[in-house]
Amino acid sequence: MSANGESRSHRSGGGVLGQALPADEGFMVRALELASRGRYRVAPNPLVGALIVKDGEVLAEGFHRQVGAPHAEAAAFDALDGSAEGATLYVTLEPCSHHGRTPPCVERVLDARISRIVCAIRDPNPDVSGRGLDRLGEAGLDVVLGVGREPATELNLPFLISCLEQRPLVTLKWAMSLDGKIATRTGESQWISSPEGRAWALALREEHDAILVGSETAIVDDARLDRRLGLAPGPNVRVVLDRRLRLSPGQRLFEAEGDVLVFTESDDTPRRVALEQRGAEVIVVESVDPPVVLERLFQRGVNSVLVEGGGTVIDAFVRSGRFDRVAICCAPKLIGGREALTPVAGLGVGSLVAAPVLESLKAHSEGPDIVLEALRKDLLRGLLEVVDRREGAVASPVAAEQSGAE
Ligand code: AOF
Ligand code: ZN
Repeated sequence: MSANGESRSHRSGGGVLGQALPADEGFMVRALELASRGRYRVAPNPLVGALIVKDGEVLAEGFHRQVGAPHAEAAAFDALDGSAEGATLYVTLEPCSHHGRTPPCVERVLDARISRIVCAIRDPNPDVSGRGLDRLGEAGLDVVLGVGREPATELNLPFLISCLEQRPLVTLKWAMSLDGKIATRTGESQWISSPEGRAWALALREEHDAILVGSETAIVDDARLDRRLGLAPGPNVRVVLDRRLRLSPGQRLFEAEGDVLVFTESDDTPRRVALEQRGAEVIVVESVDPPVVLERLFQRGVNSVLVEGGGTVIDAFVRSGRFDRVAICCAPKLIGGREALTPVAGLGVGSLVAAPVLESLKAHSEGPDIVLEALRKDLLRGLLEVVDRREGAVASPVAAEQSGAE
């Protein structure tokens, strides 16, 4: 389905793409569910699910379990008992055409004599980028693209953003009272959220490659900021923005496993050496600002960053427009007080027209708390436009116009 709810039909190098059928969406929902089972373990790869269906019956299912493991399509073919000749393959991402850690999925699809493939989005990886679907179209398969394209995009934000925009996904996260305070007027913040809300926050940590905080939060909370649920393999990267190098080597941050990066503007050598002796990597930059920090992190292979506060750091990311998503744990308490801290500090906007706008606002419960999640306005639309327009794209802009899609 396209954003306006219509199936898409495009001309490709490999021929004209087919039309979606009414049953396609339901099978794609299942493929997306399968894809999400790889959560926490596939980074830097995408989450992908696949389903082999014949005469309305599911013959086999598969998903990409972890980086280096078989791709979703290969997992589905491995699980197949018998022939898939004439069947439809549903897959949440275009099958790959390249030799990576595993062989190309298009070869498996062709060998299995699949006759129709329904795919949610193209793979923007430059090694693939339309070539997988072109190859299948050229071989005579009926190729349908775009079914479930929005949820498939939302599912793979770190992969798509890092691939298309060469930067990490940024999630801003905080816990607050119902009246929007992140601490009492005396600075007490442990704990505003319930044990269930805190467990949700720890799981969110395992979804991101790096956790980032300001020096004030690192010092006051003295948190380890590590992964501790065992959902993701290995430790995360911990990042502290510490303009004046206030962090002390005694901080609990240094007790946990994994890299600690400290961004600073300070040239205080004794303090820098003291932190380096505790294992930190101190990165001196001219100005500790979100664009600079994100660029450095991306260069080190970080594709997703969870910004955990405090308010000054969150404000810096909001003001610079360097965020994609917010995730807020809202506890049913009233803290009150003009002096109590708010999640986005700084001056704030003076006029409502200047306020950053988000969309896709969703809520779910975690024990007594409500978790709110939203995406920066136009994030999904922008990503989909680029995926659709990519060079060598199956969906060329001309064909998209002809089919009435945006
Ligand atoms: C698929 N099905 O399930 C996935 C795909 O080096 P590798 O083998 O791990 O390949 C990683 C790339 O393959 C990744 O960047 C993306 O382009 C594609 N992922 N493709 O056909 C899958 N996970
Ligand atoms: Zn593949």
